[in-house]
Parts: sequence; structure tokens; C-alpha cells
Amino acid sequence: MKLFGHPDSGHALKVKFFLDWLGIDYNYEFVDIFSKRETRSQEFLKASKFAEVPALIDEGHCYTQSNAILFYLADKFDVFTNAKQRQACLQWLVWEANKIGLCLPQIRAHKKLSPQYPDFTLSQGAYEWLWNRYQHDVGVLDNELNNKSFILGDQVSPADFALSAYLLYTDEIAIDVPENVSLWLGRMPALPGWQSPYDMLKGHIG
Ligand SMILES: N[C@@H](CCC(=O)N[C@@H](CS)C(=O)NCC(=O)O)C(=O)O
Repeated sequence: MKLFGHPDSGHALKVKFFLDWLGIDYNYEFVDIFSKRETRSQEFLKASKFAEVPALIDEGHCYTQSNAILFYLADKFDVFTNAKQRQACLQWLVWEANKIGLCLPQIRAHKKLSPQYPDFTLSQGAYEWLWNRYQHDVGVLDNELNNKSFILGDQVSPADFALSAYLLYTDEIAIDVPENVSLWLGRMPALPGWQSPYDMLKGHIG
């Protein structure tokens, strides 16, 4: 099994952290996502339909879209205990891709990356729209986490890896999170396999 990722990609962080939590053996390769797409390795371009990280190769098949990869891995490694839990997890994976996963990566790229990569600069209108969206979505998440250790209850699930990924970078861009979200985020580094996002995904070719 081989995963392609980059330290600035929360989408890659979801999958890398989940694989490390599972504790299985796999290879990891850093992809320079700021390089021109056509200059990336042939192996990566073959694995990743849109030349994006994360991409996973397993038993000769290529998998993309972070939350779809999480769902694939959860099935492969028998993470779900019953169909109801599997369905509840899928609902949160879809929610994340359309909510937090829509606004927070763009806000982070604007704040953290745009000084070096001007293409990530948002117009004021776009920034405000995404910011309002983030405030709403993180509020929904906060309500859902009330009196719960993890999004599905007492046990961590793939949905927690998806939902937390970009929120685990919020410190560095001075974005506040509400209380339940903050307490839940504090539980993620206590899980097996944790390293800071930059350590977890740092440059390693091969
Ligand atoms: N919806 C995709 C998003 C993947 C994505 O946007 N990846 C970015 C990094 S976070 C990327 O590889 N960008 C480089 C490029 O588009 O050339 C997922 O969930 O995996």
C-alpha cells in the first residue's frame, strides 16, 4: 500500500493519520503540490486522476478523494462494528466534504499560503462568504459534539479523522473554535499514531 501526500494538505492528513492509527505497514511519498502538475512523478499522475493528494495505491488499484479513501480503508480493515455505525460514519464523511471541507481549506490557504502563493488569495467577498459558512458549520459540529467524546459517541471513527483534519491546523492561522470542538480536537493527539501534521506528512520521497 502506498499513500501520496503533502504537509499542507489536510485532505492527506485525514488519511495518513487514519493509517497510522490503524498501525498498518505502508509506504508514504511526498508530492510537491505547488509544482506544475505535469512535472509530478508518472507513478503519482497514474494513481491520482486529478493529480491531487491524497492518492492511495493498494493491490494495484488507485484510490482518490480523502473521505472515499477513509471509507475504503475502514471497510478493508473491519473498523465498523455494524451497518448502522457504518452508515452514520458515511453521513459525516459526506457532510464534512460539503461543509467544513469546503470552507476551511480555502480560508487556511488564503491566510497561510497566499503570501507565498498569490493564486490562493481570496477576494474580500469570497473570504466573507467562506468565513460565514465556516462559523455556521463549526457551530453545527459543536452542537453535535455536546457530551460526546467523538462524533459517533465514545469511540473514534473515520469521521473524526475527516472532520478534524483542517481544524487541527487552526492554531497557526489564529482561528478560534467553540468549546466542544476544542475539547474533541484535544482528544485527537492522544490517539495512537499521532504526530503534528507537518511531521506526519513531511517530505519523504520513495
Ligand atoms: N476532494 C479532494 C481534495 C483534494 C485536494 O484538493 N488536494 C489538494 C491539496 S489539499 C491538491 O492536491 N492540490 C494540488 C493540485 O491541485 O495540483 C479530497 O478530498 O481528497
